[in-house]
Amino acid sequence: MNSEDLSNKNIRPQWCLGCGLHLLFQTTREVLAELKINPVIVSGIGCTARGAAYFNLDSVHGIHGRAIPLAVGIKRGNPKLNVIVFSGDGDILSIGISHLIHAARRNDNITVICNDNEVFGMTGGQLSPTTKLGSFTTTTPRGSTIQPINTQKIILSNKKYFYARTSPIFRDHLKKCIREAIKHQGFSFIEIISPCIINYKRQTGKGASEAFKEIRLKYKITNQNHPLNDNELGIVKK
Ligand SMILES: Cc1ncc(C[n+]2csc(CCOP(=O)(O)OP(=O)(O)O)c2C)c(N)n1
Repeated sequence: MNSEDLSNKNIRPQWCLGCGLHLLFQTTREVLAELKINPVIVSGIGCTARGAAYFNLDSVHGIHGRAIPLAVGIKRGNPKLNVIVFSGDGDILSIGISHLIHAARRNDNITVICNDNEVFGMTGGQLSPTTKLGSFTTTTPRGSTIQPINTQKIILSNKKYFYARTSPIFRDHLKKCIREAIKHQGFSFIEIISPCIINYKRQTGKGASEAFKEIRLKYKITNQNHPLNDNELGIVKK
């Protein structure tokens, strides 16, 4: 199937104009067409999780936080299947965090793509585990005073790991990370840096292009296989 055939034409994408999720799912379809694979897509709940329905593939839109155990069950039931999880930081790193820790520890052979917009997007922009110190959300109107979770450290605490950090604004790099993660034998995790543009506008009064311009200016892509600094994008694996 080509990337267009991999898109479910029966429903219209409902993400906000300028949201990185449009590019994330389009890029994934391009990679799947290139690799000639038809994975099962699994998700939890949230804006990101809606993505499961937009593929013309077998997919499961699960319940909040439980995308990873669903995916692991599918993989164990039929190890020949490629299984990809898409969900947000609120879903995977909050209510679903225990499943992430244990799937990574067991090195379950699935790919988890976490769209990190630093808020609970669908429910109105509340504080999430990745909200940065000082950031304004609808539940931290004076700025967050809580240290964000370090996802990279959780993944790298294992003997074997694959951790990638990328952003839709760096399309080629996004493509490379998705391709490498799918080809990786074992648990692979991609953190997608992609701001919730509604929350960004609420904070700054500025739009999607400014939000992504900030990402472009902040992050540098590295090809080194070492733990990524806060302003680096890359792939770290062992
Ligand atoms: C058990 C349960 N608790 C709460 C909710 C409400 N809820 C729906 S989406 C969501 C947030 C999802 O946030 P995130 O995973 O960051 O996804 P985003 O919408 O930002 O992509 C929550 C808490 C729910 N659906 N189920």
